[in-house]
Order: sequence, then C-alpha cells, then structure tokens
Amino acid sequence: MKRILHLGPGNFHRAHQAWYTHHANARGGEAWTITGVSLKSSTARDSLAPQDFDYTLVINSVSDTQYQRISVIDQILVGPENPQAVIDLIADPDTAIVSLTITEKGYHSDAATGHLNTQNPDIASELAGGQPLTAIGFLAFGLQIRHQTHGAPITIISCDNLSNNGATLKRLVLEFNQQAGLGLADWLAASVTFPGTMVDRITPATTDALRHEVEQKTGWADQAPVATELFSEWIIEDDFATAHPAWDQVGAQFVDDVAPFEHRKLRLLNGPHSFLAYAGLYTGHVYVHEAIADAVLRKAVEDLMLEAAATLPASIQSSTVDYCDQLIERFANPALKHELAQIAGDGSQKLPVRILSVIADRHKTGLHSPRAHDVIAYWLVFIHQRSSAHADINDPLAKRFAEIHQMSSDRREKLSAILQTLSPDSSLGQDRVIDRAETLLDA
Ligand code: CS2
Repeated sequence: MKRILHLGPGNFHRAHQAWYTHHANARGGEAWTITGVSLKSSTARDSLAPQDFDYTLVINSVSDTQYQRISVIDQILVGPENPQAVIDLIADPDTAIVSLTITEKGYHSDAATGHLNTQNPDIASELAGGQPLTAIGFLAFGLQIRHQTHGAPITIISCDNLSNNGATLKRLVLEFNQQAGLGLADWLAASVTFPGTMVDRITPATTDALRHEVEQKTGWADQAPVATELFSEWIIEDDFATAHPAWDQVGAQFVDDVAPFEHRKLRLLNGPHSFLAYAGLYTGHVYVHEAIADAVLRKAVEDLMLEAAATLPASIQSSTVDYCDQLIERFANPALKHELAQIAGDGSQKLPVRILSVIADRHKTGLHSPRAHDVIAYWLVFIHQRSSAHADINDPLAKRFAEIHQMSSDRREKLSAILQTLSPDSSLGQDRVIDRAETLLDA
C-alpha cells in the first residue's frame, strides 16, 4: 500500500483529491491510502476518527443529488500534538507523495517580494530551531530526515489556488532549506519534484442542515459529510518522481504545461467569485446563487470575465466563451448554498492572485481594468465596514486592519492604508479605486 501524506484535509481536499484517489483505487491496481495532517486544529480528526475517516460526499447537480461514501483516509494527525509523527511520515519510504491544500496564506510568501516571509513568527521560530509549525517547515525538516535515512524520491503536489503553485512551493522549500542550512539543494534537484496543478471543484462549508440531510437520505449519522458540485477538474503537470494513483483513469488530466489552465481558472472563476462575494454582501445577498441571479451583479461578472479573458494565452482563448457560460451555470446552482462570506475570507491573500494579476497584465498593454478595479473597491468597502462595526475579519491581516482603523479618523486615509496591504504597484490606479470605494460607502 502506498501513501499520500496530505497537509490540510479539509472539505476541499475531501471533495477533490480524496475523491479522485478513492475512485482510482476502485479501478484496481495498487491501492493508495491518504494520511491527513492538520497543521492547526483537531476538528477534522475529531469528527472523522469515530467513523474510521469515512465520510459522505454529497454531489449536487441542478437536477439530482448523489451520496457517495468515500473510504480512502486512514488517519489524520494533528501537527502540534505530535510534530515528530509528521516528520517520520514525510521520511517514511512508503510515502510517495505529499500533497497540500493549506490555502494561500499557508505558504508564507511575502506579498511584495514572493520570497519566504522570514518575518512571520512561525517561520522565524522554525528557523531559530523551534519545532515545525508550518507546512514549509514540516516539509523541509521531513525531507532532511528522508535524505539522511534513505533518500528515496518523492513528489510534492500543491493543490492550492496560487499562481504557479508547484514552482512557488519548490522555491519556498529551497529558501527555507538555505536559511536553515539543511544542505538539501542537490538532493531536491535530483530526487524531488513539485508538479504544478490546477484544481477546481466548488465546495461549501459543512452545515448542520447537510448532516441532517445525509442522515435522512442514507441512514448514516455522518458527522463530517462534504457537499460539492458535479463538476470537477484536476490538471496536473506530468512531472512525477514517483508512481501515483490512476488519477488519469478517473478524470484528472496530465499535461506538460498547467499555466494556461491555471490562469483561466484563477482569473475567470476565482476573480469573479471574489467580486460576487464583496459586491453580493454589500448588496445584501447571502449565497452565490442569489448574487448571480441579481441582474446588475451578473452583468458585472460577465464584464469582469471579458476583461480577464483578454489576458489569457492565445492557446486557450477560443475556449473561454463556453468556459464562462458553464461558470455562470455553476455559480447559479441553488443546491450548493455556497455562502458569500466563505469566499470573502482571506481577501488580502486571494486578490493579488486573482485580480491584481489581471490589472497588471492589462496595464502592460496599455489597457485599463475598470471591472477588476471595482472588485478591489468592494473589498475595501468590506474591510472598512467590518472594521467600523468591530466585526471579526477572517484574514491573516486582521490585526493590521484593526490598527489601520484606530490610526486615523480620516476615511480616505484608512482606505488608502488598507489598499497598501495588497502591495499594489503603480499600475493599480489607487485614486480611482479609492474614489469608487468612497462612492459605494456614500451611497
Ligand atoms: C473560492 C474557491 O473561497 C474561494 O475563494 O473562490 O474556494 C473556489 O470555490 C474554488 O477554487 C473552486 O474550485
């Protein structure tokens, strides 16, 4: 039995990579198991352990619902409880793949430079010899033991919505290795690969209503079901140092270059998703399907998609019309009940990848990006309104936003300081964005 060690076994992982692996196992061939590692909370382990790590995947199309029992995870470790166990599994020869869904903020790359953020307290503590806390620290220290004990090759797969996720992860691990003096660079070059991926499946958070539905329909009182859509896509760079499950037999595609697919997805799906989140909440909607049914927001999404599509490589241009039509249908799926508030979280980490990249690329060819600017303006309004209401902001920069709110009574100054946290370059057109945010706030 070969193992995938997966960092971040949350709902998205369980609707996506775990689902592909479960179905690949069902095709025969060598069986793979997934051992999960939660880097912070024990919630996933606590809810899944009493049911042997099985769970129900509730697949919602507009016309019907399937309930699939997924049985592929054998254990979930909680990093802070036993860091050594995680290190041992990265080094274990039966572990052929480490995969990650740790969200944008889990990579600790500096927003301005793209380098490893050595100012982050967790990274700084790891570099000073403390126990591993972050995905990058666990990987670097685990790979060090693997190298020292047997040196068997391993494949490390980022499945997060970052631009160039494989190369980014590799760079951060190399930088950590260098800063910590681990001496792994040659072995990493020879025996470890970091394929890039594009991952896509809309996966809302689990609610009590979902638990109730699953129990009603299946008779099983599953405490950790996951709802998702029928659509799923996984494009993987064909750059493996090891074997892998037969993912290609169950819908995943192996390609030489992921970049065009990744840009299309980040800019046409995730960018408009963020727009719907901030503009939708501003307008008083709760769910994505409600926001996309609002004619004004729908038109704005279509315009934003056109703006973003113009930045995509020629190889993928001809597919964008159908791709966007399908996206609008996916957003409109009422069965998903995907909360806008879920997408609104971590905006400081998401917007550079999904929106600022569009603005910067268009700027290079002399084009303005009024719709992309609008997304940033709605985000400014979101942060400003929540700060003013002393409401929680789910974002790694929440403390900084609270400081900004305290620092001045001048609204424009605050908006400008919030905007600076995105590290925008001069192509952004700061004044225009802030003017638009002020208009929205005054409306
Ligand atoms: C969403 C994504 O929460 C968000 O930021 O845009 O999680 C989105 O649902 C997935 O990337 C879809 O594949």
